[in-house]
Amino acid sequence: MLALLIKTGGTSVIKQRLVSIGVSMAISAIGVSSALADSSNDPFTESNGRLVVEIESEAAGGDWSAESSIFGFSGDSYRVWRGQNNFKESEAVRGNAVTYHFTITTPGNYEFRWRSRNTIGLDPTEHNDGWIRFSEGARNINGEHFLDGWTKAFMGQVAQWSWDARTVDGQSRKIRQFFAAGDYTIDISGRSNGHAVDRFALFQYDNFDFNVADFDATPESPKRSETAVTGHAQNAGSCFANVLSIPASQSVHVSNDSVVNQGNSLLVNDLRTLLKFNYPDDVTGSASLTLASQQSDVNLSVYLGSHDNWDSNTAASDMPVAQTHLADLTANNAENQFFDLSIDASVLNSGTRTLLLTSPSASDNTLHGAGTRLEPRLNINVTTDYCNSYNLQRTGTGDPSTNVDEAEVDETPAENPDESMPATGSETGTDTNTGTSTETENPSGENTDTSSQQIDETSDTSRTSEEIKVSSSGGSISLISLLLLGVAGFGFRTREKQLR
Ligand SMILES: [Ca+2]
Repeated sequence: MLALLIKTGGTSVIKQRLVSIGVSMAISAIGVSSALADSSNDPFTESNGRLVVEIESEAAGGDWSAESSIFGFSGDSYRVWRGQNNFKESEAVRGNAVTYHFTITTPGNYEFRWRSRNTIGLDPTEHNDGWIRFSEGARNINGEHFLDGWTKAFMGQVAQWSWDARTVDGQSRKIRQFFAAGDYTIDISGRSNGHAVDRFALFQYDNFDFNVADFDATPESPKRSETAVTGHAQNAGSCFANVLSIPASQSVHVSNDSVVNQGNSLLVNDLRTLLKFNYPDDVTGSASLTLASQQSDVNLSVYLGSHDNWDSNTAASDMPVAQTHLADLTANNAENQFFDLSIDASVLNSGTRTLLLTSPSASDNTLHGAGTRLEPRLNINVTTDYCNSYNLQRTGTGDPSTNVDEAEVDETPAENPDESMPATGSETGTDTNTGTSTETENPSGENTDTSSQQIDETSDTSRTSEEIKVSSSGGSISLISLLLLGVAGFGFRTREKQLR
């Protein structure tokens, strides 16, 4: 049985998270880590009609540049295409395509979007697109734009991160495919120099509306080997459902004469383990420290550090020492489970943001470390207004001189004559949380959407779009489930400089 020692050094209380995962001994051999690894044998796995993947989770070569200088990205970095422009479809092969493997478990109609950004200038029609290509098995949907090989995905915002992803110049068609349960790949290739991509998503658009804050906060989908373990409810550094979830910016173990950086595993013994959190100055809500053990038994105490003026190069003798006692955690059968330790917010607001972990017993405790799906987090309760302001800051406000409505339509005929065409009609719709987009329809035009003239081109020609839609709704999840998912969601990697 799980044993919890509840000890209040004033206000600290230990409680087990309600959504704690079932402990599986088989899981112990699986590294619960988001470390870069080839997904070909361990694909990202869709759950409840949604798949989210950080672009940097797969290695990339050539002119793909992993960068982190622009504020507000998710995960460890974003990736910018720094190579030549590859505007023609025949040139997509020059874009150093990166292949992401994923598994669909919930069949249905999915929409593709990515969180991307123009990193050069303020022209909404330049440096704003890339190429994507789904593997065989993904199927077109009657009534939606038909995909056939490399597909240009563009957006039209500047000076901000955008979740928009459209195709076909002048029409701004959504990128949608039907996926049966099974394994697939998506290739992402560079098109416009200076276009940055942070993360991408596939979601069942019939089941819930797209919401920027939700998709910013949704944690990256687990690899197949990780699906038995429940990760954090929301993305690192995200603010969602009135919770700001901050990962440690630094974690070290301090012995009498050395300081050792901690990685995927966090050692806590009778010496000092230090976690530094970038606690915002303008937050006054209550907070909890969430920890997860890599071993069955855990026994540790949490203190406020005596100062914050340290990094991994600081001499052991100058490192913070234990100051105010905050909480204790004693448990067995604790492997891979989350524990929330309430922290007095007024203590954190005093300006000290270093938490010191130590164990009263001589035995070692090994916790899940930074960068893993079960990493230490400081979860702070905040107001809705705070979250809104925080998320706006992370997205960027865009260039006020740009008319976003017009910018939604890519206007690059000179650079890409293959895809430009006159539009003869238009319809305007509102896209949730992404502003108003303009879509044009030209069913009789050349090189336009052909969905009105074609039946499903897939091998299963007996399957109509209506049947596909029925099958997707048959696997639908309830609105309440989606709301719970939303509450569960998010994470931007918090970096020290980014929360200031
Ligand atoms: Ca990213």
